[in-house]
Amino acid sequence: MGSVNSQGPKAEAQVVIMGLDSAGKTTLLYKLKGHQLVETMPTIGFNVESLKTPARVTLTCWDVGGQTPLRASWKNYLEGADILVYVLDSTDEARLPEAVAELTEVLDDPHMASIPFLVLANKQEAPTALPLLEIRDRLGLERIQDRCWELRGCSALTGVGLPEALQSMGSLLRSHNHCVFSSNASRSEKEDKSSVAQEGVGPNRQEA
Ligand SMILES: Nc1nc2c(ncn2[C@@H]2O[C@H](COP(=O)(O)OP(=O)(O)O)[C@@H](O)[C@H]2O)c(=O)[nH]1
Ligand SMILES: [Mg+2]
Repeated sequence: MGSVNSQGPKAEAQVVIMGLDSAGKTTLLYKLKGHQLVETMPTIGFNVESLKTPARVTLTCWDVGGQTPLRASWKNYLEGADILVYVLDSTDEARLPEAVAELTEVLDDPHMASIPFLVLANKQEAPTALPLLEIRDRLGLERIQDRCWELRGCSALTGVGLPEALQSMGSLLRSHNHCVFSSNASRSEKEDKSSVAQEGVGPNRQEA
């Protein structure tokens, strides 16, 4: 397995997609893959698909079932991961604390040390979706200083934000060892939700 870093162009990366059940992981994966919208069933085990970033890096994406009994097996997918994509249901405020706790546990896994991650705040087209900046604050993302991360809003249903998500995966992989963290990455609180929802919020990165 290869990863993408500044040492040289490697064309493959392993992407682990996690998040609570019903966050939209499987819908997202198939939409990214260019399939017609499919009616998803709760994922038992995993789905795997191969995607390409705009910079032609091949991403092998593992979409891991998120129901409570399946979460114990998440750690089996972490070894060898080059990036984590953590999908949130932006409309599920009630389970946000649970989603945060699960993310924290995944990031604390020894296999995930310094592995970059992308949080996708999904279902942003829904009127009840929490704004991106609130999600950032509730996740405590600004406090995470030991790795590169980005937060992006998207809708796996409409496809809005998905090309940008792919781009973010590519750039996080490239900048893996070259993060420059700062706390000034947040956008103005005055910006409207739709514009924020399509932009990433994350620490500055020094591109490799
Ligand atoms: N409104 C809305 N619903 C979505 C979106 N993405 C997924 N869903 C719905 O959320 C439910 C769970 O999706 P699924 O992909 O199975 O979630 P998973 O358990 O994380 O794999 C399904 O009914 C999807 O149609 C989205 O962007 N917006
Ligand atoms: Mg699923």
